[in-house]
Amino acid sequence: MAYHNLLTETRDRICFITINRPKQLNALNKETIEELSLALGTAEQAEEVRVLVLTGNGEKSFVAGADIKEFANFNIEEGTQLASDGQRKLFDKIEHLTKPVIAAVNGFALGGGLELAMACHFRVASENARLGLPETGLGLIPGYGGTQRLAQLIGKGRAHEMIMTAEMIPAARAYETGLVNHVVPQAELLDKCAALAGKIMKNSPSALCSAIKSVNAGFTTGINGYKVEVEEFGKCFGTADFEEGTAAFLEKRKANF
Ligand code: CO8
Repeated sequence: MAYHNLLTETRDRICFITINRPKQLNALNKETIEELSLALGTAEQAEEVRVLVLTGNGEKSFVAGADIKEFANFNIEEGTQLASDGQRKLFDKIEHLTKPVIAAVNGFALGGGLELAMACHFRVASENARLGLPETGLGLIPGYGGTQRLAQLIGKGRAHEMIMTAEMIPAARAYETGLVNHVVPQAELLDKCAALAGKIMKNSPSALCSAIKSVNAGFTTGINGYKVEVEEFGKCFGTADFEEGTAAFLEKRKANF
């Protein structure tokens, strides 16, 4: 399928989704959010896809935020609707996707852009990346889950500081705080993500799905993560992947998932 604002390509069972508005530093307008939601759903359903990598086109920016030009004249209701639609259609969808999603942060990840990266299961940054939540400087707060996910990832005090100062941090500092898992030269970013995807793909897709559900459960109010873990653990025993994984171990061969 052809998109206006995205490029998609599946190589070696990895679906690369590239946000493609480089002149606007890949800012997230409504159409891009709709298309991302669609592309993620398509990749989730596609049997040949095992891992997704989300990135931005160009050498400068992953995503420089929600499209400020689009919401500059919004009122309270429109602002509320924008945040709630976006969270439901895209940000929550990524977090709960049944396949692993890696953010390849290739430059600016600001506001809604950092929120997008944080909704992914983990993040790899290029050395030139700069990350921040500048919303308070615009008279806003992060509205795509940033107040919650940043605090989960780097702790409440650090999240408060980043949100209150509205400053960008360099990739090296993002690594120190645990906001990104790896920092690599820009030219190596997608290869690094592909290598990580390769390691992930050696493992059982159904177990990966259960692991995503269980980890997320611990961060969902009103849900007991330990209980979900027990349920998901039990379910694994009914899967073909469990049969294959244990048989392979006993037969001293590599599992073929
Ligand atoms: N929205 C719209 N357009 C943008 C955005 C954006 N977030 N960021 C950059 N652009 C556009 C610029 O307007 C410019 O377009 P044009 O050439 O048509 O004027 C083009 O991209 C290039 O940008 P610059 O010329 O500014 O490039 P610089 O290298 O000088 O600066 C910066 C790069 C520092 C990244 C700068 O562009 C910047 O500060 N951008 C805005 C960053 C920002 O504030 N992001 C947060 C936005 S608010 C947000 O994300 C809210 C999320 C929660 C929303 C919940 C519901 C709405």
